[in-house]
Parts: sequence; C-alpha cells; structure tokens
Amino acid sequence: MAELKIVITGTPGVGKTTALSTVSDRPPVTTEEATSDRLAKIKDTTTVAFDFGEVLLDDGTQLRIYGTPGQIRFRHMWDIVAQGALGFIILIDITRDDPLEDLAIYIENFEQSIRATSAVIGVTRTTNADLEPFYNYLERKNLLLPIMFVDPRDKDDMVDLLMALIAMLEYAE
Ligand SMILES: Nc1nc2c(ncn2[C@@H]2O[C@H](COP(=O)(O)OP(=O)(O)OP(=O)(O)O)[C@@H](O)[C@H]2O)c(=O)[nH]1
Ligand SMILES: [Mg+2]
Repeated sequence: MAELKIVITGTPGVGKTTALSTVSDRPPVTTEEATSDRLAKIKDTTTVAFDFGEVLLDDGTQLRIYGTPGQIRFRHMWDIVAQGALGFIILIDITRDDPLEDLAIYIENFEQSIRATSAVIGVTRTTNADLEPFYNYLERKNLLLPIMFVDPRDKDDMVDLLMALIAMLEYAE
C-alpha cells in the first residue's frame, strides 16, 4: 500500500488544525496548549508541537498528514515535522498585515523540500482577493504552484486542495 507524508503549514491561526480535523478519517492527534499572546484574542489554544491525521484515498493510498505549529516561536518544530514529507500545503490568512511576506516565510523555510517534492497554497478568509502578487512572487522563484481559495472548515475545499497536491505529485513523477 502506498503511503504519502504530507505537511500542512502556514500562518498562526489560519486553520491548519481545523483543516486536519475537517479532512482526517479519524479525529486527529493534536498538541494544543492555551494561547497567551495576541493569538489569545482570536482563539483559546494553539499547536505547540504538531497535529497528525490520516486520509485513505479511493485508490488505497494512505495519506499521513502532519500539521505544524504556526507561531514563529515554535519554528524549531517545523523542520522536524517536515522531515521526509512528500508534499506541502501552505495556508495563508489573507487578513494578516502582509500575507505576501507570510507566503515568503513558509516557502523559503521549506524551499529545498518543496523543490524536491511539491506544494499547493490555500488562501483563507476570502474568495476573491487579487492573487497576482502571489503568482508573481512564485514566478520570480521559478516555482509553479497552484493557489486556491479555501475555507479550512469546509471538507470539499480541503479535499480539492489535497487532490491538487496529489495531481502535482503525479505530474512530477
Ligand atoms: N470566519 C472564519 N473563520 C475561520 C476561517 N478559517 C478558519 N477559521 C477559524 O479560525 C480558527 C483557526 O484555528 P486553528 O485551526 O487552531 O488554526 P491553526 O492554523 O492550527 O493555528 P496555530 O496552530 O495556532 O498556528 C478556527 O476557530 C476556525 O474555525 C474562515 O475562513 N473564516
Ligand atoms: Mg494548529
């Protein structure tokens, strides 16, 4: 049986843990702790180590999906969680101060692995933002990655994003 390790990363509070709960076949394993800083205004808990969930595809492929913490102060976990990953989902909250800079942070942190595998980008909390600055940034980096509007609470959206990633991986083979 084929197994694929996939990583969900992205900005604090964007909905990485939510997305995993939405798509995982079983309730995901999470490592939530109470928020204490400005994120506390938005939500009560934050991921401090990683999330883990599983999705069995119709063709028998078992996806093992890991979510990273969003906060920069837990960045030491990012590369540990990403080790051996075969694909990346990057979630960007469009309502933050500088979402393009946010995208650059996550792309550049995981750049080597993304170039060796693939990635898709989900933009949240909007359905009609101008994505041109994102595409221009990716073009400058010579990375051709799909960008989709998604709501992490919506299963269809998250399945579409996962399938876009799987398609990228199959195309790269
Ligand atoms: N209104 C609205 N709420 C959203 C949307 N996407 C996510 N949320 C909410 O935002 C919150 C996201 O929380 P988490 O899933 O913990 O986010 P996270 O990315 O895992 O956060 P960290 O682990 O702290 O980095 C949840 O309460 C979601 O219901 C959206 O598109 N609209
Ligand atoms: Mg989380």
